[in-house]
Amino acid sequence: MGKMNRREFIKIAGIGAGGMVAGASMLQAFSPFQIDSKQILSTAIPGVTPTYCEICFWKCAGWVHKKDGEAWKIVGNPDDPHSNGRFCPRGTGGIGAYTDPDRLKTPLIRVEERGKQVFREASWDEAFDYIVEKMNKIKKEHGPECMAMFTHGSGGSYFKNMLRAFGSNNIAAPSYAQCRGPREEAYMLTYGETVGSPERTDIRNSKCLVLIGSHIGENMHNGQVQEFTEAVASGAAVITVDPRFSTAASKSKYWLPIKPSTDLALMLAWINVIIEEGLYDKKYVEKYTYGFEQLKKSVRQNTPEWAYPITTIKPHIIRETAREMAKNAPATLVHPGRHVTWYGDDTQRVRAGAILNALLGSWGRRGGFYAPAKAHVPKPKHPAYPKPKRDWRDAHDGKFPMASLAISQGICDATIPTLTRDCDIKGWIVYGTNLLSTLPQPEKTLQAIQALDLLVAIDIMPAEITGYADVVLPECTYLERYDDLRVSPGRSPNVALRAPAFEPKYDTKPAYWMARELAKKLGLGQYFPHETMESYLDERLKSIGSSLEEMKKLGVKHLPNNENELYYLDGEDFEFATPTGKIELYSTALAEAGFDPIPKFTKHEEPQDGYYRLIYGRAPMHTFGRTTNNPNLNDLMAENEVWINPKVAKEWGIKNREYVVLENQDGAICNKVRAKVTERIRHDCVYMVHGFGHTQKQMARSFNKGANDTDLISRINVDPIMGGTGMRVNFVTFRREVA
Ligand SMILES: Nc1nc2c(c(=O)[nH]1)N[C@H]1C(S)=C(S)[C@@H](COP(=O)(O)OP(=O)(O)OC[C@H]3O[C@@H](n4cnc5c(=O)[nH]c(N)nc54)[C@H](O)[C@@H]3O)O[C@H]1N2
Ligand SMILES: Nc1nc2c(c(=O)[nH]1)N[C@H]1C(S)=C(S)[C@@H](COP(=O)(O)OP(=O)(O)OC[C@H]3O[C@@H](n4cnc5c(=O)[nH]c(N)nc54)[C@H](O)[C@@H]3O)O[C@H]1N2
Ligand code: SF4
Ligand SMILES: [Mo]
Repeated sequence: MGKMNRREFIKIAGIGAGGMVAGASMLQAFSPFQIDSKQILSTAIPGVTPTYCEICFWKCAGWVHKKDGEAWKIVGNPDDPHSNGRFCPRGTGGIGAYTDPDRLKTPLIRVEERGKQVFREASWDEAFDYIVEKMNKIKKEHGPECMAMFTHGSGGSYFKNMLRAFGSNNIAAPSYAQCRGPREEAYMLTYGETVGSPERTDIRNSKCLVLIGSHIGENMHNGQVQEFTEAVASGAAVITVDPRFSTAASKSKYWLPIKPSTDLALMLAWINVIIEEGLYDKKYVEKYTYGFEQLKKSVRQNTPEWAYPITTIKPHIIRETAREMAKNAPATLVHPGRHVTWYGDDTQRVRAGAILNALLGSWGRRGGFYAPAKAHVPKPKHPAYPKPKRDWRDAHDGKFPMASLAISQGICDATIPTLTRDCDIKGWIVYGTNLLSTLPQPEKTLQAIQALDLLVAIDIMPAEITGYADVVLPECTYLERYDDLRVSPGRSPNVALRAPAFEPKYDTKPAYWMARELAKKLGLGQYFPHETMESYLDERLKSIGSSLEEMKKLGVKHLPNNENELYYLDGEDFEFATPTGKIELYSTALAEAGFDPIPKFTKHEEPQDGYYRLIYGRAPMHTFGRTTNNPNLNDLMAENEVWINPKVAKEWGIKNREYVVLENQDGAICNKVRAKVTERIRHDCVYMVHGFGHTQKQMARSFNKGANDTDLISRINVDPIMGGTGMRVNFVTFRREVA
């Protein structure tokens, strides 16, 4: 990493080495940032370039500093509401994405069968010609709809534009059906609006914060962690529901170590107490909500005594925590979560949380959810897209009626040939998502891949997915390219610019250039009227009275905010975008589609003797599998561990730090992984951080380090409402392995 050695890097990241070892102290270690934001006055300093971070999807804006032409450091932009001038350890280590010697370096074309990983280096022209020929053949023989795309990350938008122009809208993002899809649909059904990203949660002003699984502090979304730290410092009562003693649990007034998969029962019991004890916001409920009487009747049986044997949470704790929520309302926030695809009834579970928020009157109130503002920055026009004749839905006979985006598993299903369907998907474009680790049931993903006529992977690393591609297109990193403006919702409207701090290394190129060149060769050049990103951005920025030149100096620009009010005024009339115009405690749309209009608890399967439920989450210094090979971040955490309760470890004779192998109910096994024997997890589950266990030798640092939870996720429960894939339904046992 240029001229900076490891110690300097750690200092900049604001983490002492001690903080890395003890998970529970991460929050303290995280908050005292050692960067003085005043020292980073942007404009005048040569060698300073604005960017927004691509290491995770919080997209913090910051400044890239060079010294003697080399990468030096990245720091937060003080004007940026996502970072408030402070980057998280991963963002600070982001320079490692640029310096990583294992990066993809040239376009590659496969020369032997898929997965064997025999490629030849190719010129860009050759690579594009190969893709264009195959795409045209697919279009001619099967129709343009037989091309599909998976995307996660900034550059995906240009490929989406290309694919829509080509005539397909089979575009899926794992951030929907493997992440926050159920949450967005649940809030849409209840409030007629989604939660969005960054979340519209007013954590900063919250007096009582209820975290159901959300492991803030390990889940390191920057501004959110900062607000959480602020709320804790000003005495907010935190109620954390988690089978594991998370970092957030260590900051909480109440830790409820719930039996995994039973959260919906706990939430129904809370609703029961809040209604039966008359603790709800009566004025708010009467004015804004629909279906209170039905709700009251529906939860009558769901007493704390009913929930106790299901959840293992004692009735008096359920009552006490319900009263704590009501006492602080409306500044009580039942956090909607983010990765919520857990058990397949996820839309219903998240809806129970949405209903709690409505009873507490916290939607549209200070300390609850604010109404976000977003800058209006028109995009330059291009011709209308052709209308596809069919899409992934046609392969699903009317299932998942509330899915508002294509679901990744749906694309896989529609790719695997069946006798009953004549329009299998034949080609995939995969931008910035490592499908073999990201989608559950990796065997099925492989089966779909093997059926393809064309697989194009656009990545910066030789990630697992690239090993199966016909053509690999190496993108330059976010530090070497422009991307579209960041226009995200927040407390006030703002835009942020990403400009290149460095020339692209090797023979790598930005996604915009790739998508445009491909489009031109496909005869779709009119959809990319701007030859360069500079002219595109400048045109876009001029429409709001700014310019590329100005944004290069500012990095983040705040726009006037005249329409938006953060909170509802007392007694204000408001029409919600739901069928009844009210907050729907009773969902008329769900009723109409034949689903429970009010969430009901049904029991999930439990592990048999000798088996434990596999749960997973995040580590503060990594983002999924995308950072595990990053030289700076690999240094901080090279492999994951499996958390095991001491009682279980004793039964199996497993010692702390010893390597074990896990085997799931279907006989799937994972790479060897160190045991972390700890009281901080329940006895009926084991836990690991996602993103490890890479199988690609070309990623030298992360190859074969730790285990991949995905290898053990051979089973899913699909959410019938919107197609999310519940992934915490696998049970594992131990196989001992000598290190
Ligand atoms: N450092 C870092 N931060 C990240 C990311 C990252 O990769 N790295 N990724 C970002 C992304 S895309 C997302 S979606 C978010 C995800 O972050 P969250 O939305 O917080 O994800 P969860 O799956 O809710 O959190 C995992 C927690 O759920 C607990 N858990 C497991 N099973 C159950 C259960 O049955 N009930 C309850 N109550 N808890 C359970 C686990 O013990 C763990 O503490 O993180 C974001 N932030
Ligand atoms: N088993 C399991 N599965 C999960 C999760 C889990 O916790 N456990 N989490 C789920 C969640 S919440 C989410 S959001 C998804 C996330 O899933 P993904 O977004 O697929 O995350 P990664 O696995 O990090 O894959 C990102 C890929 O993008 C590449 N990449 C990084 N930067 C760039 C860039 O600038 N350009 C290009 N072209 N490529 C780039 C990386 O090298 C990597 O190959 O996974 C979901 N799947
Ligand atoms: S939270 Fe960290 S990794 Fe994510 S965008 Fe911000 S600085 Fe980057
Ligand atoms: Mo996610």
